[in-house]
Amino acid sequence: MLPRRRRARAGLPAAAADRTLPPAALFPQVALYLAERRMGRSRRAFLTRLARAKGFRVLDACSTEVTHVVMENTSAQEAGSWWQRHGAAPNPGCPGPMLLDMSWFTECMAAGQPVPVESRHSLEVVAPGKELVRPVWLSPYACQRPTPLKHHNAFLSDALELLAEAANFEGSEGRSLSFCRAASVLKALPSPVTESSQLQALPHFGEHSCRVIQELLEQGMCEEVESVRHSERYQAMKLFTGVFGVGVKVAAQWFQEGLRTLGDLDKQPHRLNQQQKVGLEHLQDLSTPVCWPDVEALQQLVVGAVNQALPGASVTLTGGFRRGKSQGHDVDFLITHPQDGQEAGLLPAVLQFLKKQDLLLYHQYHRSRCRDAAQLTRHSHSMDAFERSFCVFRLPQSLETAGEKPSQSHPAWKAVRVDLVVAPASQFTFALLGWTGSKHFERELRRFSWKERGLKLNSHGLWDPRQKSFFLVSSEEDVFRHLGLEYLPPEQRNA
Ligand code: DCP
Ligand code: MG
Repeated sequence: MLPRRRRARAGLPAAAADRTLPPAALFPQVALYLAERRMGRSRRAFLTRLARAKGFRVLDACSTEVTHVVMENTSAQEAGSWWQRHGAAPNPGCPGPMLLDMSWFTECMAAGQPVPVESRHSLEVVAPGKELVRPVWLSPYACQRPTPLKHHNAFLSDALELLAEAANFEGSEGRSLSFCRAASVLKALPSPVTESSQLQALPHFGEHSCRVIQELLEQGMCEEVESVRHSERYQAMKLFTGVFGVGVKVAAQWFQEGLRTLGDLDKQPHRLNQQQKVGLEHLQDLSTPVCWPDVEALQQLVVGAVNQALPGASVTLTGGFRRGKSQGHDVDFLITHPQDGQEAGLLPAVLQFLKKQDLLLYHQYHRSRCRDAAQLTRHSHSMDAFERSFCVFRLPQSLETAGEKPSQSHPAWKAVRVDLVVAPASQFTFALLGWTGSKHFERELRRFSWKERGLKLNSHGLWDPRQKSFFLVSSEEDVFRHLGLEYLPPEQRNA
């Protein structure tokens, strides 16, 4: 945080920079009840104040509204009999609240939000040999939930993501988003879903997503998912949108005009723009996942070109690889220079240098559209306005044995998609955050900023429309802090 005088010089009103969050009920789906037994009245009162100050709802009576009962120094047996005597009978069809140990409450207070319930927190008697199957509570926004790359419900989330993709192919953005949100919730769960009753307390699980999961759990497959997967429309749309430069609208148009296969596209080259022609020509390479050795080789090439064009400029790997993915559809690099303004117009020189070395098969250059971060943040579009280039690199491949000749199985080079983005140093943190993804994480972070905090966030800045000011930050942690969110490192943003 800048000292008050420097903040004033930076044009930031003190209120914007000093903002701490109002203690409202931030987690409306959670209603706590702290059992006084073994806790004592004064400690209970203290913990109630603490939780309320952190935005938790704490109820004074153990009513049917309660979702989590917290108990101290209590065994599962004792908790069960306490509940029989004091608990409100749950509404029909509702599982009733979870009986939890104080450790869960303490972790929530430390995290500043409800943490997922794990079996070690639970005070319920489990029959020997049976897993504890309870609904788990999760925060509604993906940016409030750590989401690792490898999770426990890939089989289920893949099915919902296929339905999301198919809805997107139909232009049904809302439906697509609903499936995306439900899939993303599954990715954040601490354990596999084994019974559909576990979905009850989860956010974003509407009737449709629940039905799909129930079918998958009971029958091992879902008829709707399989019928979409094998439909002529889904297959053609998947094929067309897999070509670099072909978006959903163009693919849908082609489908409507009767095109179905890549052969159909080959026969009608007049339909394709230059980018799509390159996409089709190098389809095999471009649809082979990019791996780490390629990423490292590309980084060296890009760093070399950038240093040559502007000494002192830096290159940062973003996108899926920054989140820990081992493979990706492209490689995303963010370029900046410590001195604001020095980076302007850097990309043409970088591209020129790469071209001279015969390392570029294609590039589409976009000039920076505007340099005023405040204006760009106020009129937030999801697409940023940075100087950028969507490239296809001609990446030389090392031949394993010295003297080996290039052949069909060992080609001398391969085509790889690379995105180069240039941001001024003053916007670098926001650009890094915005380009690290995942796409769903970014969408949720922007939605959270606006809906919960009234702030506009994009890859250029964080804007407060009431104070008419934007926030100065020096790290991603600062952005999370300004938003009142627990910091999530890139590898936990795989929402
Ligand atoms: N991004 C975004 N909105 C866009 C384009 C990009 O939020 N319209 C962000 C989120 C993405 C990141 O940029 O995670 C990089 O975009 P990619 O399409 O390259 O996605 P990933 O790198 O996450 O995955 P992969 O390249 O492996 O498919
Ligand atoms: Mg990427």
